[in-house]
Amino acid sequence: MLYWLGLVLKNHIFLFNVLRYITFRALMAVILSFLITLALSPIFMRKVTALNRLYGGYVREDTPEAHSKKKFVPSMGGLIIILSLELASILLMRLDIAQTWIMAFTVLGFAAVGFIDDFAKLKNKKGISAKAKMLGQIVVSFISALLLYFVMHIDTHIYFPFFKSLKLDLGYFYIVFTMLVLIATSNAVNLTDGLDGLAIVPAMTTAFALGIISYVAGNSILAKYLEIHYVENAGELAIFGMAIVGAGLGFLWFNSFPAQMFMGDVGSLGLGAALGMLAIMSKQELSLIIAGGVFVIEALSVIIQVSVFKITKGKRVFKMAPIHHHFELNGTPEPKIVVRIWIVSILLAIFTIATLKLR
Ligand code: 57M
Repeated sequence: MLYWLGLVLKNHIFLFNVLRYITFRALMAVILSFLITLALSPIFMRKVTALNRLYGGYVREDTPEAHSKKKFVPSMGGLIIILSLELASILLMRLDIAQTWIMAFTVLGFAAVGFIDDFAKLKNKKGISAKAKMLGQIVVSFISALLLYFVMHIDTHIYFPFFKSLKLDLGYFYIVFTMLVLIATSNAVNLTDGLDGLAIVPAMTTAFALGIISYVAGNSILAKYLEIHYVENAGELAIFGMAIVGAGLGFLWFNSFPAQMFMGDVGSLGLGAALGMLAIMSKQELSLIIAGGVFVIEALSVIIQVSVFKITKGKRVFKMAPIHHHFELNGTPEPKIVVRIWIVSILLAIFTIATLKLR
């Protein structure tokens, strides 16, 4: 919205001229979404804590001892994150491109599935069934995939990091591929969100890396120079990526150890879908695997644990999955596990950006 203000007023008030630039609007997105999450969280925490006490709080059974005292920590803080992301994108992204609206729909759709589960958990301690949750994600991701394919006419090729000209056209299968990316990413973030601050920083570093790559992919000169696939309007996605960084910083203010608030499935599913969409719309789906490597490792630890447990009828590879609980049961303090995983996610983000040159 402010983009047009810049266009209209640029000849009258020079200051508004900067609103036309993606870099300026991206920096504004960090600041705006940070301030929204920082300002709204205290009142939100008070409201949800009262609700928590009314319903008796939530903590999974079979949980490491350290978690039982987290029973009354308010969850669903992801509502504030999603609100700040949507506000920042409506205010700072261009509204005349499909990317803005398809991103908004997808994030809201996955967040809604998460919210329904969170609210059900509050009341019946179990949440909605895994089948219902998966069905909701399939419906939302299917609609998003159809919008990408038939409205935005997305390029159905996938491009490979490190290779200049290697690409693979998926054709109609790209619709299924889009659904897989969205569902896998949102569930991987969901699984990772099991320690204070553990999911939000990798989400920020992944969003930052994908935001930088989106900016380059949307700039015909830079894309040509770096020989990456040019994607029209991808630069606007950098604004959304930076909004995730800002909202993440505001949320981390309260979610860092000892957490005063959890993001809930509304946050983890919504953020995961946002990261998936960032990668899809900038045609960097495979770079997401590198940048979001922490989420990949966490999800793989669960897949390995459950598969080996079933095949061997009881053997465990890890003391507990996801892998952050394995470290916890090994006696590593929670804050140390979290900061070490942050370090890995920062290094992965730097390496992902470096792949722009490594080709
Ligand atoms: C997401 N949710 C946390 C909070 C957060 C198949 C199986 C691996 C599934 C997995 C699972 O249930 N994952 C769901 C993890 C929960 O966090 C809530 O959920 C939201 C995110 N979805 O925002 O609202 C608990 O995590 C802790 N937490 C923090 N700080 C945070 O900032 O301490 C969360 C955020 C919170 C709080 O205690 O209550 C969760 O784990 O439920 N299951 C598991 O992860 C369980 N692993 C397991 O069962 N492993 C088995 C098999 C199935 C792989 C095994 O290893 O044999 C572990 N979950 C927990 N404790 N909490 C078991 C131990």
